[in-house]
Amino acid sequence: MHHFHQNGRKSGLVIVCLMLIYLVPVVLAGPADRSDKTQRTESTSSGRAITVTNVAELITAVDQANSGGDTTIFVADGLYTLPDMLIITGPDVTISGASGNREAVILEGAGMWGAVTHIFNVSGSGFTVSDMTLRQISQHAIQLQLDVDDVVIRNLHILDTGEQMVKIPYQAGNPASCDNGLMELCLLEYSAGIGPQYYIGGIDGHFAKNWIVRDNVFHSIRSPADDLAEHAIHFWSNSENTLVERNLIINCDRGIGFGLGGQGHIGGIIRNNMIYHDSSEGFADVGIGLETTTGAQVYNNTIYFENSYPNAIEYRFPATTGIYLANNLTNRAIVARDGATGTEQANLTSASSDWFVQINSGDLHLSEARPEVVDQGVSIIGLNNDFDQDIRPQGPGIDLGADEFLSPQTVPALGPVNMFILCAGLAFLIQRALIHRMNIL
Ligand SMILES: [Ca+2]
Ligand SMILES: [Ca+2]
Ligand SMILES: [Ca+2]
Repeated sequence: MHHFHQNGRKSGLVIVCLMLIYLVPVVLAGPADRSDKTQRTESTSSGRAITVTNVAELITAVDQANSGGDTTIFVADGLYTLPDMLIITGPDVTISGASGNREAVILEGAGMWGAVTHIFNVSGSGFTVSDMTLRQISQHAIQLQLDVDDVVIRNLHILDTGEQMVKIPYQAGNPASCDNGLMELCLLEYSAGIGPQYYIGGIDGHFAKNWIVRDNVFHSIRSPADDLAEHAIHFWSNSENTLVERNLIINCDRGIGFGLGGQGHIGGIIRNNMIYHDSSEGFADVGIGLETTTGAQVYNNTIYFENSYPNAIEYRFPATTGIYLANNLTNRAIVARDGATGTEQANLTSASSDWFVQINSGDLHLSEARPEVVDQGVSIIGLNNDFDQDIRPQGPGIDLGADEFLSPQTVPALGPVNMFILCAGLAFLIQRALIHRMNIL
């Protein structure tokens, strides 16, 4: 009996180990969930930290942080209606929602036509803001001043601003740029489904260098009258080397822009973004627009319009040169206008709505392995993942558009062998439990 027991234990352990070997990779390889990317900002080990619970404490904490900088302010859950903007002058100031739940910490002004113009007006480099909602102000939720570097904007919900939601400025003739910023995991939108006026936008960056804008959602940045809204994501006025990836842009007048008119952009990458616009016309315009832009790469974006605007991607003007456009999947044209030059490779502009999971919610994942799309792309240096951060390529080649399709063979599933091991392992555990119970009895 004892001898048999030992053998049973050994074989049971082997079975449990096999279960782990088989099942752990199954769990790890599961499709990435965008909601899982939301994470609370870690507090800095150095510097001061303070938690505030009301407006007066917040204002005092900002004043103290500005004196010497290097301070983290945790904002407790609640509604903070500000009497005026918060001015950040110290270096390395961090302001974060304490709970990590961006909907539970709300900083607001007095409405889109009210007297409070900003939530944060920032002249200190190294500013980080995360895990909160910013709303109801008449200009910008976040305004950087000149030469503010190393800013991080993470997991915010920004809505209902009178002008562009995030503003990076420039001054003609001033050589100082705002460098190395990051905006990620944010939701920027108008709760009414349309903006208050046309002079609005998502993130509006002038003379910004090496910014990354990734994994954000932009919704309903649309103009109600007079002229079209600015892009959901726009970098211009000699901005340089911007990386725009894995963003979802729904029902915005313009999606992503590098340059505008003569105020151009240098280099940069726009990849793995999904851009959708419904059938409402309004001031609906281009999905991705490049103007006076040199050397930008635009690849593996999916763009689907139900309105009548004819062009998904435009690059314009003679000063626009060396553009590379590849592997984009659209239902509208990709067009060189007004003398722009570039190289187009493996783009497909005849996508059909039934190729996608659910277009009316902006879900432009592939609904099935379309032969026109799967493995039809070209390899591009630096292209290693997709909209979901799934590894590219799956199968023999890169798929067109923002989504690399996971075929049934590559989707982890419990095949017969795994199922046998799982059942055997469970049987062993039940046996162990019964033996344990008998020993007690
Ligand atoms: Ca700088
Ligand atoms: Ca593939
Ligand atoms: Ca995918």
